[in-house]
Amino acid sequence: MKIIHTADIHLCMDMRHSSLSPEASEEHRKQIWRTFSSLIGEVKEQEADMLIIAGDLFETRCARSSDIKRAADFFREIPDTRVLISCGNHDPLSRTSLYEGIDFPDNVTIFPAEMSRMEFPDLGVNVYGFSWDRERYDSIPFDVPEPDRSEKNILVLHCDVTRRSEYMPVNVKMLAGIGFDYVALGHIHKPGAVRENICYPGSLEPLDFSEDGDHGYILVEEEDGKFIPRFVPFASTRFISSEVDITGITDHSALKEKIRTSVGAGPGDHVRVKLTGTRDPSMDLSFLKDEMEGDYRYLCVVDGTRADYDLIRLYRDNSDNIIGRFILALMNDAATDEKARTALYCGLDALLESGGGKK
Ligand SMILES: [Mn+2]
Repeated sequence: MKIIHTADIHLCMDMRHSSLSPEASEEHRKQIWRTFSSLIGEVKEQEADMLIIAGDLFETRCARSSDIKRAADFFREIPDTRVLISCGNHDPLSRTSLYEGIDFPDNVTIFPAEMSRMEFPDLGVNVYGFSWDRERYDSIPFDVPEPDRSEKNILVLHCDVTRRSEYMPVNVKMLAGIGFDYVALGHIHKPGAVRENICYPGSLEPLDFSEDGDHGYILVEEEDGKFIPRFVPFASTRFISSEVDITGITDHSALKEKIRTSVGAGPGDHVRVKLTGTRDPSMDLSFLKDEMEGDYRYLCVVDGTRADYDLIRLYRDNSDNIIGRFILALMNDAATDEKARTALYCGLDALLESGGGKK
């Protein structure tokens, strides 16, 4: 028996608060659909008996019913695979839910908004699951069922086992004690096994810079009567944030090389670089975006550097104006205190930028 376990795909994701540019957001939204389509291809290739989607397949608030139909048609392409969908906080099942009006093929089961058991005697497995019908649960709204030991048992649940939260906090010890053969979780977007057989697959594609690392799905295979989960990287991209200290670099090529090595990203990745340290005041960093943009799928450069001012010379040239007095007021403290040093350099950036004084 082979199961593909995924969750948190977030089709039709709301990109209004995305940290990407509007064009990159739109592109990523399309990419999530493409990766979903590839996952259907993967189900075919792996000849998976079951595809489990543990919540947040959609962000229904931004989806149209034609989007739900599009997903239903993808499931029609894998008639031999049982597709089990539990709804999460981003696609809750309610009377007005978009899921209601769509004709799903026979191989698809959407769990109702109460803990339910689906039996698959030909596979020798029972699957227990629950769909959210609202956006918050302060506590778990049902008793976790005692599994029927004559078959294998799987639990599908969109919940938070990592902390006390408004998103259905669940005690993992309690969950582990019940004795399911596998617990397919959703909600936490970082993939990880909380116990050997209790896993979060994470989001299929990372959604933004808070979701670093590899993303993919979990392949669960039965070996000697045990379910063995294995994480399979599948996302088309990674989101990589990096801080690069450029102190001491005075050459453009050396700067690009330092960024490339520090970031360690590939051409398909989304990259955000924050430059720190002091920079040679003669160096203009705006060239970086133009010259390096093509190296990655998306690049954002944040300049957090300060110019490496020659304070003595600057004071001498400006002793008769506000810049000289500003340097005099902060210079002693700046030698020992990081905050005073930051204030001095930021203040100088502003004063010199506004056109006063001699650089
Ligand atoms: Mn989610």
